Amino acid sequence: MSLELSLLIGLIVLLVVGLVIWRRRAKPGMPAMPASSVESAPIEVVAEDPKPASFFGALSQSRSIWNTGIRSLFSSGFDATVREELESVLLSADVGVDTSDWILETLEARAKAQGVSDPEGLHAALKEILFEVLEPAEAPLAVPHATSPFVILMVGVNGVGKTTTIGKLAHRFQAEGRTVLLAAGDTFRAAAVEQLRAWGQRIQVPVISQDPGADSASVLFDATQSAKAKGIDIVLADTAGRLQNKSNLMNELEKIGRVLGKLEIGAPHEVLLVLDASTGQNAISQTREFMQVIRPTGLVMTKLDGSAKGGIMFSLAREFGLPIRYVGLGEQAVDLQPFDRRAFIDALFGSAA
Ligand SMILES: Nc1nc2c(ncn2[C@@H]2O[C@H](COP(=O)(O)OP(=O)(O)OP(=O)(O)O)[C@@H](O)[C@H]2O)c(=O)[nH]1
Ligand SMILES: [Mg+2]
Repeated sequence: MSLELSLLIGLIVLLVVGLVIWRRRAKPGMPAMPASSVESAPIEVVAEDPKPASFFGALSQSRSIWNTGIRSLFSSGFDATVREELESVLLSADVGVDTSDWILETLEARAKAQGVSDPEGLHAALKEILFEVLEPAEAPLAVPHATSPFVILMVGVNGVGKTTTIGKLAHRFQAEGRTVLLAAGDTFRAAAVEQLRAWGQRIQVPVISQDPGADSASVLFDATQSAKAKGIDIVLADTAGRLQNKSNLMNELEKIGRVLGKLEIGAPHEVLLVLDASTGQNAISQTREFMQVIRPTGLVMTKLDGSAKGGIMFSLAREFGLPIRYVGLGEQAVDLQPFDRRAFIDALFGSAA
């Protein structure tokens, strides 16, 4: 092939690619984007496993502690030795010292008051006490139609599942008929923006982003403004993972809250602190630190499917009384469920149908 011909073919390919990119960006009738932000529109649908993970399936590893392990303890009633053994089981399941003590004292008092000493009765009483401990955690997120856009900010330490949860939430809200926009507020790592864009393509929602290193608050501001202009119902805002002891990053969260509040009264309307179930009692110290900086309005507990314990849910509910809005039960878009304490207890104790 001659040089001229190769150059001509190269030129034609460049022209075609340029035209395709131009056509994707130019959207007639849409309000102009802020100059600094880029909107990546969804382009393709990727088929995925339509079967959502269930509480029962996801908690199969934890069942060996909670069901088999505890049930066998009560065969000789509830004396000091059984109490001690039960305490070590609760601690090994991540329930934490204070909450374990409270559960044991309540069980002892209730067994005495009601004259319960048979293994089945004690087991049932324990289940009921655990169910009661979870009461403050069961408060599903209801996104009001009157607040548009409703801004949900995801925060948490590195790798807990913030970005993945955003994808799952967007999928969920869409299935409920709400329109969603994703905001790439994790400007710390270039890969973070790509990860969010990949979710945007997978579930067909637009993503607003800026270059890596941009001011996170400014991305979220632009995204909220864009959602407002387009009448989009919900903005899901990603943030960079941050260690709770890094004060500069924690200060950035305060700024994000301030900047969003200026644009939209009450924004962010929901601050979801994402916690990883497999980090156990560490989740308690993370919650404590984040509460001092941004006041989460709810929690998301991810990776319950990868944890063999699950007891951290009881400690969190008792120590903070924050709603556990959702639980992550796997890596697919469908693997996110609102927290249902009856389903959770039944899955732990293996008594579901
Ligand atoms: N098994 C399981 N894996 C999960 C769940 N949620 C998230 N993951 C996985 O956890 C890993 C980290 O998830 P990300 O969403 O990237 O976490 P992140 O908090 O955004 O991380 P940073 O942005 O680095 O702070 C990914 O491999 C996810 O697929 C879950 O509920 N179950
Ligand atoms: Mg992330």
